Amino acid sequence: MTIPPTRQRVLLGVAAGGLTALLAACGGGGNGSSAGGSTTSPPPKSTTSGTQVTAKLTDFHIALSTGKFQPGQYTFTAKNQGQHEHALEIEGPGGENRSKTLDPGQSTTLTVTLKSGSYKVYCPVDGHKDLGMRTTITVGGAPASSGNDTSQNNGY
Ligand SMILES: [Cu+2]
Repeated sequence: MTIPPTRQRVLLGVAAGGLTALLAACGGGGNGSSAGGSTTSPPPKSTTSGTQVTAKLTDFHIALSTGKFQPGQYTFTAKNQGQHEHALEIEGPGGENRSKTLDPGQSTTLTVTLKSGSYKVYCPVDGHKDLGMRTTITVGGAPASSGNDTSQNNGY
């Protein structure tokens, strides 16, 4: 015996009904968490704010990871890679910021808000500045391509 026509209709009905039920279940169940898909992962978390700059302190030299500075907040990471105690001091229009004194191998961070102008960056530990642990950074220096005319005329 083969399957009677009535049984075939029942199977079709069940299949269709099942599909409907499935769709309904999806629609209903998805309301809570997945509707809209607005759950995004949080942005990368950084423990420090501002532009990161590394200052390598050696005997007796300071090497900054960048020479270009624009006004804004910077976090300097001072690393003492020398054999003596060193520290990092940044002095300029925005004031004076000094890191703690680092033993060899230590590092620390120094967050500074730089303003336009010239800053002295040096090691304040005795005599190190004169031994070569000093450099100067210029914040917001005019790009070489744009002339000075517009800025000089401003306000005068
Ligand atoms: Cu030093």
